[in-house]
Amino acid sequence: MLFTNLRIEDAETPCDIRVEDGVFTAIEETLTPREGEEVVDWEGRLALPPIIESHVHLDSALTAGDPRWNESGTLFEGIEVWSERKRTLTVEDVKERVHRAVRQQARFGIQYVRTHVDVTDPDLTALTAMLELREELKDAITLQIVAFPQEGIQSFPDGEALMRRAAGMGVDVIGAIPHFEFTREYSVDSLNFACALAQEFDLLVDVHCDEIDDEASRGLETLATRALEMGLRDRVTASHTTATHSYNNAYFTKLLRLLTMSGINFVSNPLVNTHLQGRADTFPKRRGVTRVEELTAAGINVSFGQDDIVDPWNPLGTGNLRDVVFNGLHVTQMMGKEQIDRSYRFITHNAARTLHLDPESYGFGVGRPARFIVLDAPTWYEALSFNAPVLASYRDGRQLVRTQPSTPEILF
Ligand code: 17E
Ligand code: FE2
Repeated sequence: MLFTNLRIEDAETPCDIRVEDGVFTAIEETLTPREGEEVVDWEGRLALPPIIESHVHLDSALTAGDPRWNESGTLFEGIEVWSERKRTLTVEDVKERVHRAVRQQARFGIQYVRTHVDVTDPDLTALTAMLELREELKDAITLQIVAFPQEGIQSFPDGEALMRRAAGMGVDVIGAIPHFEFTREYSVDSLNFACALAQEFDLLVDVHCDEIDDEASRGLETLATRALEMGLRDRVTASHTTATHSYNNAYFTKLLRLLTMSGINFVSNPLVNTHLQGRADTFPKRRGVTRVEELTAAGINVSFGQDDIVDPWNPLGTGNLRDVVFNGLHVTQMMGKEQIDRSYRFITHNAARTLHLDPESYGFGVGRPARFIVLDAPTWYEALSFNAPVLASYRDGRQLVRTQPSTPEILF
């Protein structure tokens, strides 16, 4: 099959792409169709590797308002509301909602998802469902599952045992939530435990780290030190890290050396954290987004995540990572033209590093799996500005999504 006239990642000159047996077999300026070969002419539109959701909570997706709304808009009321909803979970309930949520994500070109699954539940219901979904959905979406202790490891009954059970059931990633633990000591213990468990089971680590406006929340330095000293390095990710927004500059400058040495990844969820953070402030109100520009300038890998799709923490999340990048660039003030042009990397290449994907399995290259999307715009700048739809999403040569572009008529 031949796809012609695609602008690969903003390339000046459009290219032709041949796909055979689900693999890219040629990518050149001009390829001549073979006899009988199917040809699709994309007329100069933008092609990107599939979008990667590097941080979302699918177990709570599409539960907003059930059993009640989060009226304060705080992380902590969200945790309470979810804790109530969690008591009524069934495997069927989780699966039905996740099926709807991933179809929503697919519309926006997403083919890889790292989902945090709450394991502070003695029945591990959501985890049981998610492990089945990972298998059921694997031809359309790669699901990476994080064992996420929403109510703490040291501060929740049998927290360590639940994490260990989850590891044994086949999760991909070990989580933690140090800023939610009862004490600073528990927070350090929980990180030590999570890193040791990941090492024992040969898993990745992704911590909800310092998601609070408390400048004294210092889980990050412990996590980065463990990553460095245990050799876990880029297998470790620090998610949220909103407290860095409130760190004094002297401390952050010192910390940056360790962060760079450690090789860890960061995930920022700007859309959700601008909504959840700053809630104890009057005016001025902190934005509570991690220091994306400073981390990026230091050569540290940062990706962007949606975090929530219509749940107790964000009643409005759509699943569309374009919205996250759009908001993220505004709130981090990364609005230089080159910064805008490069921003698709937050939800593609940078996210691939966070997920620790095999670099040879992702992106355009002869011999790689033919996975890519086509947007209804010639460049990322235009796609982002005008919210261009994803017209097609291909996975191993198979089309997963087809969107008819709509043309509004302006009647004046
Ligand atoms: N749980 C948490 O601890 N933090 C979040 N941002 C979400 C769930 C969405
Ligand atoms: Fe999260």
